[in-house]
Amino acid sequence: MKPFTRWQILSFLCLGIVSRSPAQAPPLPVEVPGITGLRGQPVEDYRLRTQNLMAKIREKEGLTANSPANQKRALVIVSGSNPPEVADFEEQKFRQPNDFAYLCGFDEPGAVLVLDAGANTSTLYVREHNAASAGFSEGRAELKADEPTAKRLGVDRVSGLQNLLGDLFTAIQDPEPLADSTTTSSDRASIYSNVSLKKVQHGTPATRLLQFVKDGAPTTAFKDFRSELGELRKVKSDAEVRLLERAIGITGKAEHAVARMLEPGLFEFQLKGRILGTFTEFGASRAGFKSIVGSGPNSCIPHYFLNTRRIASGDLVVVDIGAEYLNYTADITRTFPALGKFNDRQRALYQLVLDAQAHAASRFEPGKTRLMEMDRWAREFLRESPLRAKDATGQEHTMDHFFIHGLGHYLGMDVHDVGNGTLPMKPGEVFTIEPGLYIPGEEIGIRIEDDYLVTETGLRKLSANIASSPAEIEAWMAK
Ligand SMILES: [Mn+2]
Repeated sequence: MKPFTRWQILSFLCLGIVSRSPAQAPPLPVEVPGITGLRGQPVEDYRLRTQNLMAKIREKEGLTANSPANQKRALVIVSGSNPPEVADFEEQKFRQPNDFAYLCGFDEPGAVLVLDAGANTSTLYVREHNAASAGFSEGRAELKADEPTAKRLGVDRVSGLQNLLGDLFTAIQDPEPLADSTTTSSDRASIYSNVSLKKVQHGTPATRLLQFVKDGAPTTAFKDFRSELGELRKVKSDAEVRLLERAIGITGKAEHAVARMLEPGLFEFQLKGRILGTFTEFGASRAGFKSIVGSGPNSCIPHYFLNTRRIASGDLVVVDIGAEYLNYTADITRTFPALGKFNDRQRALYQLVLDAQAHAASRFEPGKTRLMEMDRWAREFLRESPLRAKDATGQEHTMDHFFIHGLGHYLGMDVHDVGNGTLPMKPGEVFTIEPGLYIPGEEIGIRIEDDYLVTETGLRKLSANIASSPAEIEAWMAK
């Protein structure tokens, strides 16, 4: 590096003066009131979830709680992450898989949660370590498999990972002589997991663990708990709603940053850089999914991830993004005119999309409405509009023809969250409403996506503070 010139030193000093200008609107604080406990949630919530899952498994297996030890066993195995296959789109940061994170707030690699549904007990197997050991344990407190740790983590027992296999095989007592006249298939132990054993050759430690147990326990029945857990994960607690609101708040900051920065001549990836920077700036763990910044013709591609095009002056820019906060992700889409003002055609189409969203939301009834119905309402609304557009062959259509994807999906730890999406929606469930119009012949793609919580009386728009009317969007972009 060359030494600084006198001019450079002078310009640094000037920049120092500029940066002392009045501060902008106060940023979201990184520490949030109300977000406390184990990864932002009360420890009792985790205990309640393991209790609820075990109750569902008992129901399925015909067991009663605290059944005698000589009855058949039904165990649930939930693996946490291990360092080598930690998934993070931007950096190799440790992250627990969502099923594990939902059931247990423990945040270190190599843990396995085992639930004994018949006995109604939970055991967390961990790698014990001393304080400040190397690698992933760096800076962490000492971890001991003892009672205080179990209490802190909301499980009945914590044990060393070295005891896992021995405990499992002792519990399931396999192999049992199936040919024995006193033993029927209904007496076999059941092991529930969330991993598929089909791809075991290139499997994760979780699949290898299951395969090992399966090989050693040939008469044990292996089953999947994902549909049971999905129905539990679908209904959000107060703490989960707070985490989602936090993720949504950070995502709104990023949409606002895009609005202020956007101008013709920028590349899509420059906006993406600002989005990811804003996520990090406000304490998001990562992006909950790949960011979409689609300008001009790319605005017509709902899943456009390249983000490589230079933005032109008449473009619309679709920005579909979501910050993740402590495993919970937002999913928000806004559409901006590159020039800061919609032209008449863009404004009319934009308003129609916004009205279709409001129309679908206004007809919602808790405990009654299904996602599919709302989808139909939005399509009917678009069809009734007097607006028209032409397809690639030049044929004219009503506007529902240009709405080419589903209206919404559940939202939570996964961006397309788990749970049966065909059932009537109940209080506590969170989902998106995201109508769109895609007219390639006009290079017009518009999508507006917001996140909603079902309450006892209707819907609460969790993203209500993020600008979405044409006037609000233009005010955000005004320089
Ligand atoms: Mn979405």
